[in-house]
Amino acid sequence: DHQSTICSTWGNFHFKTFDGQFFQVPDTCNYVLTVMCDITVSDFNIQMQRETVNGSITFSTVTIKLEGTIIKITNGDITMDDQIRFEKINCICIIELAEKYQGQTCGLCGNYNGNKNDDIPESGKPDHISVCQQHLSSPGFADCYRVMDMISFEKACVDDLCQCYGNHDCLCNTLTEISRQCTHAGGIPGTWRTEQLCPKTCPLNLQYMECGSPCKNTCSDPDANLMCKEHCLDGCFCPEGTVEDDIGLSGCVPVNECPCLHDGAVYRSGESYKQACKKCVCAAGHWTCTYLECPGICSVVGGSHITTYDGKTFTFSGNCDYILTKHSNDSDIAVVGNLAKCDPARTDTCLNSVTLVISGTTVSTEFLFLIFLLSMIRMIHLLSA
Ligand SMILES: [Ca+2]
Repeated sequence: DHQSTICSTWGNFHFKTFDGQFFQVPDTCNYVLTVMCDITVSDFNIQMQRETVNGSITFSTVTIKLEGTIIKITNGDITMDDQIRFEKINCICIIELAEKYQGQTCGLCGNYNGNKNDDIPESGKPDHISVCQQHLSSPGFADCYRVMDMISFEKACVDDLCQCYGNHDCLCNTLTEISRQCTHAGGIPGTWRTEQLCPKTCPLNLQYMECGSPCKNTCSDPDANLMCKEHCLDGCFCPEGTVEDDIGLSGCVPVNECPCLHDGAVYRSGESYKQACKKCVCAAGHWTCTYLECPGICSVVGGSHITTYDGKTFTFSGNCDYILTKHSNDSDIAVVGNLAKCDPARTDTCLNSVTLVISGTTVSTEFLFLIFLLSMIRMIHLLSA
């Protein structure tokens, strides 16, 4: 039953799909009649363009791409293997496809799934000029008329729509490109997308903008765009008054709600952590620390690795008695350490002895011994820590 599985186009812009739907597309754009929807593996791609000659409508060009070979037909009939047959007789163009392509075709000939009701071309609006004018007159493009010759872009839009009939992405690509060109020319396109027209979604609470600063304000750098001289870009941005949370990765937040990072953990603004000698509160992305009273510890480890009360570490290989600490320059109490080679044959140094020196005061040996004992316990404790 050939009648039910052929696609045809004839006369005054008439079309019949594989599934038997009839419609008219009254213009002279180049159209894809049929192609496999997955264009990358399509065995064929048949396109057609009409023209008006002396008031009568005729085919201008029929283009057939078949497994890499392109055949253009301006007159006559042609048949190509058993899979695809094409006839062009008296302005009737007939395409017959093998059943194995059922449900896999796109183009004006429809999807070849046996249901004629889903064969109306998606954007069955022949008047591309008014479609383009309508979209480009959106307030989102208003500033573009100031910086560009928008009449040329209207024409380009119409050409684009002609090239890709039935493909809604095409219009979006065209409008997106015009919006970018506008930006490049120094214009500031506003929002022209809607939920119906080329919608864009952004992660979290970011918003899509046609013209946002490429220097994004973030919690780490909340004033990044102040010095920015780059052209604006389209993409996902944080709304005015917020910055991108690049620390907690939570989307857009007001600067004063920026979180802080400590030891790999994220703290919300207002949260705090406490360490031995300080307490830090997260405030607008920064730690504000108050230092608490706490004992200072100085240590000598392994005879050469010294850590000061304030946490500075350094390596010191000496060969003498050294004052490890004393209260002040005129203090008469000091702790002296003897650093020397561990062994004449080795280069590393050992802490051979620690002496508590107290001048002008008599200290019993027992007491001195006790102090020594305490320091040794302290040192053993530090060494094992
Ligand atoms: Ca169908």
